[in-house]
Amino acid sequence: QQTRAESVAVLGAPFCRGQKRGGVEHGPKVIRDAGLVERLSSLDYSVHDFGDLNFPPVEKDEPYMGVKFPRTVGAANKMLSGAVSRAVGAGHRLVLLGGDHSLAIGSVSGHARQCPDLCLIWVDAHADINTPMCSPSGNLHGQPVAFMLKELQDKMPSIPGFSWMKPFLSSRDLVYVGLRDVDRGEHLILKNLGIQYFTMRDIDRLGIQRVMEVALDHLLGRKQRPIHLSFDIDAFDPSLAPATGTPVNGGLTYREGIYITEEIHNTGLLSAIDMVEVNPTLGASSEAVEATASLAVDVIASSLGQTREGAHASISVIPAVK
Ligand code: 6HN
Ligand code: MN
Ligand code: MN
Ligand code: MN
Repeated sequence: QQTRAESVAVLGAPFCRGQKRGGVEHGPKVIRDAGLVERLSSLDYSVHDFGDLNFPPVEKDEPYMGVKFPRTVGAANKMLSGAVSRAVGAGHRLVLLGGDHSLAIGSVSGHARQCPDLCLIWVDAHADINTPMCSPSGNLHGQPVAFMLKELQDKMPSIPGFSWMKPFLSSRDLVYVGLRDVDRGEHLILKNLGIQYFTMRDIDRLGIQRVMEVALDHLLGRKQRPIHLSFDIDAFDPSLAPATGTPVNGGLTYREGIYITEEIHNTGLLSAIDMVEVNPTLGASSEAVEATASLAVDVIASSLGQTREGAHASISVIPAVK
């Protein structure tokens, strides 16, 4: 293993309007406080912390076809898309700290502007692929994938705030891992478009090793290309990640989560990561919040090459007796 000369850009997106609970806008702060930059520096990256984006408030943002805060979410994602595109264009690996999962619209689209052939790995309890017409909640954090997919173009109304973006991703360039709470309309879309997905039941049956082998072969078997990892902390079991807005029982174990990211790192193709839905106001105690944030840091570090076996990149000789 040689020393890494690569750089990582860290970008905070303190944003919560894709859902109804306050507090998720404080995700970037608690993930940084859990030692993110130090951990990435210790992996020999040159870390560029670009700080937090400053999203201007939008006045009078009435719901549109049941969709809540459409202009606010649209404007934030437009700004984020530009920032991500610039960071990736400057040659950095990107780490986006959310914020809620509606931010993936800006993050993945900005990444795709630089890397049009990217593929997307969505690790989440939820599929986040509701269209405005089938969304049971109207919350945009349950809909980001629907905005991205070319195949859903004719099922998507024009939502105010989103005229800047066009769908850019094919359904075969997307894989889900960790699903266990999929709405009716979402299930129909997954089946209809033939999207590759692995539920928690699939992980129970096949094991995480086989799941990752099939998932990565599906995305990379024909062609090696950049990977965007969109990681919702609620993919983990709520016992490990309690500080999040839509927890669902029966989630990933720590070891399954880390195995997923180790395998993604081992492809050598990871280009951007979203870490979303860490909500420090929802932990029952400061320990619960710190555990969730520290788990987020472990996931990011593992995606970027921290190994469980250890590494000796910076030394080549066993220290002699002095
Ligand atoms: N997330 N499927 C539900 C909805 O409201 O559309 C929950 C979405 C959760 C979104 O966790 O990123
Ligand atoms: Mn607050
Ligand atoms: Mn989720
Ligand atoms: Mn999500």
